[in-house]
Amino acid sequence: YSPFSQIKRHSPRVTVIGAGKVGSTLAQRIAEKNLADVVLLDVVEGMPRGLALDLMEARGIELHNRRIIGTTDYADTSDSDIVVITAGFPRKPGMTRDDLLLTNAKIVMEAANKSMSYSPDAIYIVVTNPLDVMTYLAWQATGLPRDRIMGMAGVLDSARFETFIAMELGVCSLDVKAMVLGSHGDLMVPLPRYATVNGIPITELLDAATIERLVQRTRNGGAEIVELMQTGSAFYTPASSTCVMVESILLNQSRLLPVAAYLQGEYGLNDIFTGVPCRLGSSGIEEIMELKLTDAEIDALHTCAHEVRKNITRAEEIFAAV
Ligand code: TXD
Repeated sequence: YSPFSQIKRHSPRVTVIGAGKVGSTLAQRIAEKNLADVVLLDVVEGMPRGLALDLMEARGIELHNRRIIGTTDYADTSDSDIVVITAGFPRKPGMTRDDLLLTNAKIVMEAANKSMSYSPDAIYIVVTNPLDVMTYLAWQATGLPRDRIMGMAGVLDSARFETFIAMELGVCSLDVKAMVLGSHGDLMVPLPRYATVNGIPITELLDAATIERLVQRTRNGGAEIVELMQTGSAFYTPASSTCVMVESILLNQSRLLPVAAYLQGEYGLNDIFTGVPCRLGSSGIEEIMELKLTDAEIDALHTCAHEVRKNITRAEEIFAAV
C-alpha cells in the first residue's frame, strides 16, 4: 500500500481563512487525511506561510503529498472547492459568544466577499462565533444559494454530548451516537431521545437526572474549556468536526450531520440559520431532514432561532449606525 498512489492530478483545494488554532489544526487534519490541498490565509504576515511550511515538512513522515500554501493574498485561494471561514477572535473567560458579534461580523463578511471573487463556485463553511449569526451575515453578504453555505457547530456539540455519555457509561465513544440541534450556545437543543449506544437508546441506560446533567455539561462544553485554558477556546474537536463536513462534501459521503443551515419553512422556521440534520454531499447541503420533534423540542428550537434573530437585528442596527 502506498499513500502516494492516491495522488490525484487535480487535487481538490480547500481554503481555510484564519490560520489560528482552529484554522491551522483543520489544515493539518485535511492534509494528513489526504483529502485536499490546503490554502491557509491570515492577515498576519508570514505566520500562515510559516505554518504551511511546517506542515509541508511533515509530509514524508505523515505519508501524504498534499500541498499546503500559506498566504495573506486572496488571489492564492482561487478555484477552491471549499472555503472554511475561521477568521475572527475566540472568546476570553467570562465573554459570551455574542460579545464577539461585531468584531467578527466585519471580519467574516469581508472574508466571505473576498473569497467569493476568487472561488464563486465553492461551498462555504463558517466556523467563526457567534456561529449562527456569522453564517447568516456571510450568506447575506455573498448571496450564495442555501445549499452552498452552512455553519459548523452541531457536529462539535454532538461530539461533546457523545463523549460525556461514553464517559458516564464507561463505553467506547465509537458506539455512541447523538445529535444536538439548534444554535451554538447555551440554548442548543440536545436530543437525548435520539441518542444511542450501538442502537440502544440512552434513556434505557441512564436515569433522567443523569441525562440532564450530561445535557447541561454539553451546553456548557465550550465554556468549560475556555475556563480551563484561559488563553483561548477549544480547537482540536472544532477542527475535527469541520473536517468531517469537508470530508463528506469532498468524498460525496452523504453523511447526515447537524449543520447550521438556512431554513425556509423547515421546523416552522424561516429566514434564519440554525442547526438541523443535513445530508452533506458534493453539492453541499443535499437535504434537510425534518425529524419528528416533541412540542418542547420544537419550542427549544424556536427559542434558539428567536435569539439568533435578535442578534442579527442588533448587528444590522449597529452596522447601519456606523
Ligand atoms: O463550533 C464552533 N463553530 C466553534 C467556533 C468552535 C471553536 C472556535 N469557534 C470560533 O472560531 C471562535 O470563537 C473564533 O471566533 C473562531 C476562531 O477560533 P480560533 O481558536 O482559531 O481563534 P484564533 O486562534 O485567535 O485564530 C483566529 C485567526 C487569527 O490567526 C487571526 O489573525 C485571524 O483569525 N484573523 C483573520 N484572518 C483573515 N482575515 C481577517 N480579517 C482576520 N482577522 C483575524
